[in-house]
Amino acid sequence: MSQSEGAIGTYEKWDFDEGTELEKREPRKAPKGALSPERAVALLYVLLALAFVLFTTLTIVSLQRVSAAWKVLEQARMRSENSHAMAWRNLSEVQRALDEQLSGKLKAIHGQLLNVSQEVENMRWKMTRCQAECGKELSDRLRVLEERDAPEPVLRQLAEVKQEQNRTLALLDAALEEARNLSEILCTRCPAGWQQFAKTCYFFSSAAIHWLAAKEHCTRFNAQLAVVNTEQENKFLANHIMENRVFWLGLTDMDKESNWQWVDGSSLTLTFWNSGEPNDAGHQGEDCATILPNGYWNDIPCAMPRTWICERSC
Ligand code: MFB
Ligand code: CA
Ligand code: CA
Repeated sequence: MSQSEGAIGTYEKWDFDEGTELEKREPRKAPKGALSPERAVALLYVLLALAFVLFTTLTIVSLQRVSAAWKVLEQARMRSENSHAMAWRNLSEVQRALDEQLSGKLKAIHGQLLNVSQEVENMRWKMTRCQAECGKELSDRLRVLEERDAPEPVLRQLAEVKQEQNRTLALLDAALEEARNLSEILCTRCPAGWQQFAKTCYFFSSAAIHWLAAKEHCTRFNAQLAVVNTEQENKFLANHIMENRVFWLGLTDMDKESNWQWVDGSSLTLTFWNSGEPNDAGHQGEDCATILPNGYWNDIPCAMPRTWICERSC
C-alpha cells in the first residue's frame, strides 16, 4: 500500500490484480478548533490587507512628517539666507563707511605729507643755494682782506671767522643730508607730467632752449638739470628719450675747461661719454653736456637750443 497526496485528501492505493483502484477515503476531519484551509487563506488575505493598510498609513504619516520637516528646514534655510544677506549688506555698509572715512583721512594725511615734502624740498633748495652762494661770497671777501696784508689781530679774527664758516658749512651739509633723507621718506608721488624713478621725479621738456635758460627753468620748479648718479638712472633717462633728440644734463665745464662739474656741486665720478667725447669741438668750444637716445653723452656749445631734463626729489 502506498499513500499519495491529493488536492482534497489522502488516497491510499491498494494493489489488486485487475487494476488498481483508488479508494477515496474521506478526508480526515481537522481537529476541533483548527482553521479550515479556506479560512486560513481568507485570514491570510485579511492580514495582508491589514498589513498593507498599516504600511500605507505609516507611509502617509511618514511622508507628512518628512514634508513638515522639509518645510521647517526650508523655512530655516530661508531665514538663514535672509540673515546671511542682511549680515552681508551690513558688512558692506560698514566697509563702505570705513573706506570713505579712511580715504578721507588718507587724503588729508597725503595732502599734509605733500606740503611737508614741499617745505622740506624748498628748505633743501634754499640751503643748497646758500651753501653755494653764501660760502663763495664770504670766501671771496676773506681772500680780499688777506691779500691786503691786514693787521695781525684782524687776520686772527679772519681765521676764526673762516673756521666758524667751515663749521657752519659742515652743519649745513648734515642738515642737507637729513632734508634729503626726509624728502625721500616723504616721497609719495611726482607732479603731473613728471616721470618717477626711485625717489626722484624727472621732467622731459618738449621745447628747446640754451643750457643756462634750461638751468633757470629747472630752478623755478625747485628742481635742477638732471644729475646722473647711477648707471640705472642713466638708463632710465635714455629709455625716456623719444625720437632722435638730445637733452641737456646738469653738467658743464664752462667755469674751467675740462673741469666738468654737476650743477648740484656733487663730484663727477660716473661718466657715460660717447667715444671721443668730450672733445670741446669747434672754435667756440663745447662746454655743456647732453645725453643721446643711446644713453651716451656728448659736449656741445651751451648756446645751442636743446630739450632738457629737470630732476627733483619727489
Ligand atoms: C661731433 C661732436 C660734436 C658735434 C659734432 C656734430 O662728434 O663731438 O660735439 O656734435 O659731432 C663727431
Ligand atoms: Ca668744453
Ligand atoms: Ca662734443
